[in-house]
Amino acid sequence: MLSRRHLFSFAAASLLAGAAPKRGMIVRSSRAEDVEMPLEGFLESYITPIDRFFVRSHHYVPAVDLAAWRLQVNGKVGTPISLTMDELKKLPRVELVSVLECAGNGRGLYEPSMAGLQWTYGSVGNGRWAGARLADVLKKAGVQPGAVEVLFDGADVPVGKQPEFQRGIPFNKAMDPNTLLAYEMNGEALPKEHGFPLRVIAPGWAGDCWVKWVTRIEVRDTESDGFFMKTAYRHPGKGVAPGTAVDPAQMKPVTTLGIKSVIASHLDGQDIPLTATKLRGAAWSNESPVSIVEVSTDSGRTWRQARLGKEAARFGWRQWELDWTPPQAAYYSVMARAKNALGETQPMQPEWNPSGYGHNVVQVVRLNATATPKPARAPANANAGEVPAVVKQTCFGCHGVEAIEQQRMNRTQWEREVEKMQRWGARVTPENKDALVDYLANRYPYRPRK
Ligand code: HEC
Ligand SMILES: Nc1nc2c(c(=O)[nH]1)N[C@H]1C(S)=C(S)[C@@H](COP(=O)(O)O)O[C@H]1N2
Ligand SMILES: [Mo]
Repeated sequence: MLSRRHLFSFAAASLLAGAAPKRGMIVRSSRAEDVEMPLEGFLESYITPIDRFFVRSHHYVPAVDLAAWRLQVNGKVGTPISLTMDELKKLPRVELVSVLECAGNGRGLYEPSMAGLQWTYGSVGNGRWAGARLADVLKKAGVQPGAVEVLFDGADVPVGKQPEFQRGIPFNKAMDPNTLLAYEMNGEALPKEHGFPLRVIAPGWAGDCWVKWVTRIEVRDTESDGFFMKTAYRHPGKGVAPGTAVDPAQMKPVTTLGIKSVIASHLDGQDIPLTATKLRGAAWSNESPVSIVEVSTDSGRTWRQARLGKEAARFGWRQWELDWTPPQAAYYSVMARAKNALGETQPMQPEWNPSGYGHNVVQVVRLNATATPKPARAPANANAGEVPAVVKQTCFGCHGVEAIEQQRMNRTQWEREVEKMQRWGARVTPENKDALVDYLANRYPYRPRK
């Protein structure tokens, strides 16, 4: 059954649906909205326009009335405070460019696959953000000694019985002068789907701590243990043998981004003519900026430095390009590898981890140079087909079929997923459970991506 607060937030989400139309995005989920930027988005402009900026929302977009909206600051502070937007805007306004990337970007590229949105390259964007320093807001409330974490809560409410989305960052990161509470994105008021009226900007850190629709900030002297801190967004800190389970005690919260580059000008497997071509893409890093991007057109044997775009910012991405003429008709493996100012670079082998975070293996694009190239075709979004009534009735209450059809899982994984949905409120009965799992495992089985 859908709870009343769930029905309310769904109604609010529908009212807002007309907000800002996105352009040509890959839909990973239509409600809650999760949309990915297609590859060409990396090349269009240095700043990712709002209509091309990916969206990742665990819950539906909340309706926020700015007149009634307040930012609460409490916990280990001298005086708990409550600020209006006007009061917040009286603090010094800081503007910066930063990449925002979902920790799960590239999850869909891991083998073997795991449950979760099957993002490929585009759950990332380069935004221009403006707002107040989080440190200035915390200073207003006066922080007590012993603070270790700052936890953020947004106005969004969970779907079904899923736990609330709350994420915290270590106190040091919270006090960093580049950590902001932003009310503007790309020179406009923060759009609804990106957190209107206020969100966290944590440059160099994964998107999960960029909490949207912020209404409450809690200064803590212990690490919080909510679902999204203790269970989700955890990583073993290194790659593990693909497909293996990791003891939860070994898992740590996701923090900084990895260094990464994307080849956006060409599609894997496409034909190219024997004439000059431009290899193009974008590269980004964590708190240390990208220093060089190297490109190999011979499977990693030799590397050449790409030309970096003029526009740069400490936390922004760098667009890059390299002119190349295939020396002869052949099959080429083209790769791009970024390095940052600390000398960190990307791995040549994927660093598999149970939830598929931090995908930053060197990308390989196979190009067939030929005198008679056939036009490139974007990968089809496989789908459609009649869905049995039991699935429609049990599974489409909280989200659409897109959340389901992109998964690539074996029967055991599907069974676990159905049990998770049951805990989150899906009405799976002992009688229909097997039929559901059978259908899902047959219809959306484990399969390699290509
Ligand atoms: C009571 C609400 C509810 C129902 C009913 C429901 N789900 Fe979900 N489902 C969720 C929530 C909440 C999420 C996660 C949303 C997020 O975090 O983005 C989710 C996400 C998913 C995902 C994406 C991967 C993941 O784990 O995040 C899959 C696959 C999925 N559901 C399958 C199903 C199937 C199959 C059914 C029917 C047996 C079902 N769901 C019914 C609430 C529900
Ligand atoms: N309140 C709230 N904040 C949130 C989320 C959410 O579901 N609820 N999703 C987080 C995740 S996982 C990511 S990757 C970013 C995505 O930001 P965007 O939708 O503006 O691109 O928002 C983060 N902030
Ligand atoms: Mo994310």
